[in-house]
Amino acid sequence: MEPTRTREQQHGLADLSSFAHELVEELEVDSWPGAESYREHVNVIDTLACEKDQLVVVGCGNAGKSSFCNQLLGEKLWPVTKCCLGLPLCEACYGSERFFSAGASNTEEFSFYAIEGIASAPEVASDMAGTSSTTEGEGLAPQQQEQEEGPEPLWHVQLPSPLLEPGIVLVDTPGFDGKVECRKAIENYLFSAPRLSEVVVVYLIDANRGISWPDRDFFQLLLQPGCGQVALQMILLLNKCDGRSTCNDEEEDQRMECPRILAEIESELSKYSITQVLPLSLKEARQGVPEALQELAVIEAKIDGALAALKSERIKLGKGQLADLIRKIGDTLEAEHDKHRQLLRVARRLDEATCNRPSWTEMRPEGRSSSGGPAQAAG
Ligand SMILES: Nc1nc2c(ncn2[C@@H]2O[C@H](COP(=O)(O)OP(=O)(O)O)[C@@H](O)[C@H]2O)c(=O)[nH]1
Ligand SMILES: [Mg+2]
Repeated sequence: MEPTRTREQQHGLADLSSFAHELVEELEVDSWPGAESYREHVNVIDTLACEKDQLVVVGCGNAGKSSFCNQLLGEKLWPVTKCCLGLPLCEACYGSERFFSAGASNTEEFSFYAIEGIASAPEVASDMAGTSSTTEGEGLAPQQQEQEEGPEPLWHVQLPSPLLEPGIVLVDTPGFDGKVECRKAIENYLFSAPRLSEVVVVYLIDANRGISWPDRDFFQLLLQPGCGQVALQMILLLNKCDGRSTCNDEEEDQRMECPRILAEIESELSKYSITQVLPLSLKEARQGVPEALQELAVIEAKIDGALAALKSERIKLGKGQLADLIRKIGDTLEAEHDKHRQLLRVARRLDEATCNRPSWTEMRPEGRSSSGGPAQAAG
């Protein structure tokens, strides 16, 4: 997926930041009294331009979250299996070089570590880099990662993907119906306060399974005060709208059933203020089925739009900061200009006073009777 709008907006944010820098450097604002207050605006603009937007994929285990992330990235990054793996939160963000690390979500530093029984992290990284093929049900998956006390575990990958380039972090999550700790980790990740306005949630429901209690629990969470923003930006998908159930051998035509399931889910979810559920079949999209590709294109455009809405908000804030900075600089320059005008007025008065002043010879008492000097010479 190539997020066209988001990329343009990211360039817009970068332009705002370089304009603010040029402005303060050109005017040498750093040498002005109270320079920090101007710099503060520039720093806020820089932060707005650097901050990342999270695209977080949530749903029950086996709904197709990792498959969806891989589809968006255009490569098989995260493991896809029929059984639930109990992986930690998996972040992918932009980096010109591929890099894998594992660590805690709330620390800056990530350290490589060995994933027991599978591979050391650098090997995993090279596997992710595509040097070995990862087929379904094998590869990167540790059997069951031991949860330690303390910060949530997190896998983090950097890769040169067009989707991630405009400051997007794509987050694959463990099943929301899984272990309590997994569920808590997702909640913490999503609902930690400063992130709320920077998150787009894509929620996947498995069409074979329909809506289940963990799904309802998640939507219920969004009704909490302060979560409205996430709810607004949520994109709900009904995956596996294709022929075969992966859970049993019944070969019912799921695609025929889809409109009915969609209508049922939409009517139930209206109480959570969710109005739209989009059909998807990653399997058929991979097979190149035109209808599935069309549905996927609609979803990708929707994701681009939702991310663009976050960026627009940031551009608005950045423009506001720039306007404040320009106003502040203008006020200072105007004050300087006033001082300068005052100085000119004083100088003019001084000038006039100097011109009208009698010459020094006239000012001297004896000069009045003198017959020589500048006054006489002039006369
Ligand atoms: N039939 C069908 N199977 C799918 C589809 N998307 C994913 N799957 C399968 O569902 C299983 C779980 O997928 P995965 O992405 O690992 O799910 P996750 O646990 O939500 O990350 C795998 O066997 C996938 O091949 C789909 O659109 N249709
Ligand atoms: Mg998964």
